[in-house]
Amino acid sequence: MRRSSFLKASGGAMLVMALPRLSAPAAASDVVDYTLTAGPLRYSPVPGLNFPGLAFNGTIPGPLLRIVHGQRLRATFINKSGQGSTIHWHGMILPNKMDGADGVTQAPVRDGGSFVYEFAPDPPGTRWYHDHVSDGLLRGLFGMIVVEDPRDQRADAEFALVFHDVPKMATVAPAMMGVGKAPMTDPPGSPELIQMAPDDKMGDEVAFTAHCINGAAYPNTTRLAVKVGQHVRLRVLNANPTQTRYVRLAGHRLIVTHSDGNPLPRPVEVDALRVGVAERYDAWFEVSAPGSWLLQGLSSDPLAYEQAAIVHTEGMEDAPPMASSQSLDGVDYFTYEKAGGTGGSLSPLRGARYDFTLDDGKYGSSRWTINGKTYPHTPKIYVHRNDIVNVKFLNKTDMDHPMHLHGHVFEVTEIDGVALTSPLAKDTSLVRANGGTLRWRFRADSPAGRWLLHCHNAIHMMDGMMTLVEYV
Ligand SMILES: [Cu+2]
Repeated sequence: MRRSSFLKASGGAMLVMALPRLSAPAAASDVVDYTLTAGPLRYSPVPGLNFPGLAFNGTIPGPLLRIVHGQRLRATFINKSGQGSTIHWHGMILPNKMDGADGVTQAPVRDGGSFVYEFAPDPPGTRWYHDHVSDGLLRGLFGMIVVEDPRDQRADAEFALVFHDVPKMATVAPAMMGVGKAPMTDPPGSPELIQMAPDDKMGDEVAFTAHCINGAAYPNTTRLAVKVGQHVRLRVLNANPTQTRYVRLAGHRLIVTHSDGNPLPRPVEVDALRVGVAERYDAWFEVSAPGSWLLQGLSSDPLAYEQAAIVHTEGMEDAPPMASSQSLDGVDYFTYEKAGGTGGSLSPLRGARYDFTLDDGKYGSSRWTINGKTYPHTPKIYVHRNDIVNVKFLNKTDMDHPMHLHGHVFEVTEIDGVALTSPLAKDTSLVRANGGTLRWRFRADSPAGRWLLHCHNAIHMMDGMMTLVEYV
């Protein structure tokens, strides 16, 4: 048995019961106060870079917020960013007016204004918060919020890691007009590179000038100190506005337990994570020997070595770290199929059914469409309380789309026509390019209101690939 099979061997349930609680359940009356002030930040994570960033509390990413499931969050948002802004609480089921969707659940908070977001964060897990107006997300208004689950297995050490990238702002406006073209920077062997025809009309839409983990680029990233024998939990967020990230820790297999903060049907052991835009993964590893290893985002970008941090045991701080190849060839990376399993089949479809075709406009236009329309003319999903809703996406474009639903956790039930054995609970899921399909189902049991459903690629969202789930 591999040493790293500590989570895999028995599945989730027994382990959870056998292990001590992280902390006592919070009383419902507990309120945790945070203040998040958005403002301009001249951001220089690497020498020579002087990026016109926006930051919560003066840092990119914003502060890590922690709360115990059952506590209430009261987040006072003070907007000094110079432009309208809101905070969206990504992955939370919460009162509709707290969702921070500009123009849908609230008007943007004007520059100089403030707004108090108050709710009991639910469900528990690795979630995040970010601006939901114009370019705030691209410029730095994002951060992680951990809603601690008292039922979780206790980690000996835990690291919250926000993978984020600094865009060349000069490439954003052309991308929004449909004429941007930046080089593809996905790692060799990745489906992103394989699915692009050599004569494809677009590469990546936005170019990036720095690749960071928690606000810094290697070698200035914070070192992660661990001890031999520890079981270490990583909470990984991909805050890149347009690109999927592959994340690998040299010399270790990773045991993935949560996707978008939600427990997987069973832990999955892989070499690397595949983290779509806005997705989160909780992954564990065991430190079995002294050493120093790089935790890396993989990419074919020559600057990619920057997106790395050293994980080391005591006394190994200055040892040259073991690194991984930037290629995905032969690398066993996370997929929804591995997590949900195939070969069984889920119960037959019931409830309402929606078919959404994702498409793009002609080169030189800026249309990213659902059933041929751009928001707000896209077809809406109207629900009554407790309806079961099935959504099938068909992706006719040459890029994956990370489709995100606000205010709900949905289940991925089928990928490219193959039913999963166990549904995957998520809030954001990649729909494969070039004819890929994905099915979701969800129950309409969230607070009533209007909830956005959109592609989380910031360019596609701004250019129309968005609709609403509306309670009637
Ligand atoms: Cu998209």
